[in-house]
Amino acid sequence: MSQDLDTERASLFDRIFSRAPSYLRFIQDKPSWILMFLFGRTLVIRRFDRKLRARYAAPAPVPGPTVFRDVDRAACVRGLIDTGLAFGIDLPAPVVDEINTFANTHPCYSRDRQDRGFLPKDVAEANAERPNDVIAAYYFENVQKCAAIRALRNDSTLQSIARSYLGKTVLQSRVRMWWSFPAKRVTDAALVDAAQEKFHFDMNGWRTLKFFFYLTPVTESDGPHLGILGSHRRRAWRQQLSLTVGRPTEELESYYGKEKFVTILGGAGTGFAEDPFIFHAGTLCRDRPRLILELEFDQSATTQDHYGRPL
Ligand SMILES: O=C(O)CCC(=O)C(=O)O
Repeated sequence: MSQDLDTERASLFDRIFSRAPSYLRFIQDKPSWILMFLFGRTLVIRRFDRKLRARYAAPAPVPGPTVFRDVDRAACVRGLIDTGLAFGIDLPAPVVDEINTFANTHPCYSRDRQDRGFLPKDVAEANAERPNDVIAAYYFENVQKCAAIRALRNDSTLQSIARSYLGKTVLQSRVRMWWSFPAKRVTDAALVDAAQEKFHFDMNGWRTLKFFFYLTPVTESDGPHLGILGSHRRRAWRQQLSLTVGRPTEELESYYGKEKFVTILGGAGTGFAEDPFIFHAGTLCRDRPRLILELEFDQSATTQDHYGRPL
């Protein structure tokens, strides 16, 4: 028991240290962020904020091009309100191909060696120079050089779902793309850093919405994304009052029940939306690398991404 507590405490410090630089940047960018960080995790205050400042709205058409066909925007918003997740927002094959071509021909970077990029096919060479394997490597602001990704940021289907769910004009979107690599030499801190195998919720803003797109096929062994249905609406006091965003899996299983846990699998192009206030996690790839794109829509203004890079 006391060993469990020690492990939990160590992991708690890992989490705080790993997220502190992002949090400091959020505060620098927008000092009122600290209020959201402190109070935005309690359901009563979140509901109050929703009622006062932004109610859900039926998805209205947004002018502009879209690459999506047959997405039921109203069903997506309903799914988000009820469960925190919505499916069926899949990318067409040519868009997947364009993004993969970009990703395979541009260097990606681990967070701890941002001066040393490598092509994804060269991950073994990158690992040979390190004490631990790279489990996640990002494109940072270079993603914006990819025309297909730039277009997705303004895609009218995504904008419409985001405006409806966030209840306001979407002011900003943060974009990230990264590889998750199969890895053997892995530290707990690296897992926390890459949000792998650790259930947590995000505290990036009062109301944000993420769209994720798998750009490679994802089976059980290729690092699927996990989520807990409805965990944005129901939360134990202990989880609301804790300053950390991560919770042990066993605690969440006994509170929500295993039937609320979903593992998201799918072919290249599979897209889904997530309210990042639900408990969610990535998982370590065992077989093949996974390439994933994330667009996070925020109804408040911000100028930096999660890593302090310009949007
Ligand atoms: O890798 C994933 O699927 C999840 C990543 C994540 O949860 C995060 O970065 O907050």
